[in-house]
Amino acid sequence: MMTERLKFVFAQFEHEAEFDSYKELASGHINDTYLIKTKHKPYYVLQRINHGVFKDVPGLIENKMMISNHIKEKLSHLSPKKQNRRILRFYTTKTGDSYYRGDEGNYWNLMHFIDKSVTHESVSNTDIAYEGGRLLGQFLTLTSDFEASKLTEVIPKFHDMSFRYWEFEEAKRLATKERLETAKSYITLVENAKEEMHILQNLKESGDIKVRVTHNDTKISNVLFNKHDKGLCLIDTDTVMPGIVHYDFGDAIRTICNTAAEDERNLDLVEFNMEYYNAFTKGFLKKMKSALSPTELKYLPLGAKTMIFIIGLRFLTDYLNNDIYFKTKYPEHNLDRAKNQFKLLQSLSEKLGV
Ligand code: GN1
Ligand code: MG
Repeated sequence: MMTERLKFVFAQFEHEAEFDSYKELASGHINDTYLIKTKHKPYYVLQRINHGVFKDVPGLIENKMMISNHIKEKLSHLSPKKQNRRILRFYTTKTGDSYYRGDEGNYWNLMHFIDKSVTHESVSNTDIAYEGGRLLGQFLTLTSDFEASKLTEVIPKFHDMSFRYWEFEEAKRLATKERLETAKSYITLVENAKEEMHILQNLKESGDIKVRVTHNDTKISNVLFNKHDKGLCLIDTDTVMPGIVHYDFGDAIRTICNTAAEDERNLDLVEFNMEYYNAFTKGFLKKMKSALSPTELKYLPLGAKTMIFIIGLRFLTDYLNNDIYFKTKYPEHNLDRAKNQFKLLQSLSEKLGV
């Protein structure tokens, strides 16, 4: 029984709390995340990390902890109450480890739940978009003096375009006739975009764009707000790794500026929202502008285009692979997600002129 299992795992960690009930937080596609309600607050977030996807879970947890500790030092001037709401806090197990490993090989990680906080699956007004930008800018500023090379690359080549194209070619080679046929026009779209979609990677490799600490999963549902929609902090630091600013800027735009959910099937509802783009960018640049080089600044819009594309490409590849990576709810789910991202990309191109 799930309750018994979660209760047992929760009890392996170092705290005084008593398990009361749980609720699955089901918005992720990779890990399983549960809100653990206790008899007395605080509540906790217990996460089972997918070690099929993340090959080095201890490295991943070490990354999360190092980044949190770094932010904690930077925010040490804030009151303990404020720190509690702005910094993710992880628990060790009763045996002093940073994760619990169950008999069946699963890895578990526990953090505190920031009370009276909310997340948004999509954006409903410009204030939320602005706050999303401000918080991302803040995260990148706070971590800018952390030596990126100390971080484990939890998913090697995560946003590497050549690697994603290679995976796509492999998937095409092994895909069923049916899936190749249903995905045909999107396969052509991907093939035609290859050169443009490598521009940022080339600039990174030539050293024209610098490598820094990046979050790598900056969708709006990973931004935590208080009840009045003021931004608190970024959550889900599983994929914190060395990267370029465009990864995080673009990946955030991908969900913030989509007028529909990532898997909305009615593509007429999927549009790129310019108002949200402007609000997000304003919040982001408020924190980041002075830290960005002219080249970094110039390529932000292409960053948005490239990141929408790369996730579209990954959804399409997973569809061709018969859905082995992202959790899906029905057979065409990954293809629908890819179609959605490519529609968003088209709308962005028209509106931003990139
Ligand atoms: C995955 O599981 P979740 O929602 O945190 C994926 C991201 C994608 C996202 C698409 C490790 O994130 O890269 O942008 O789905 N994470 C991994 O919604 O692949
Ligand atoms: Mg994530």
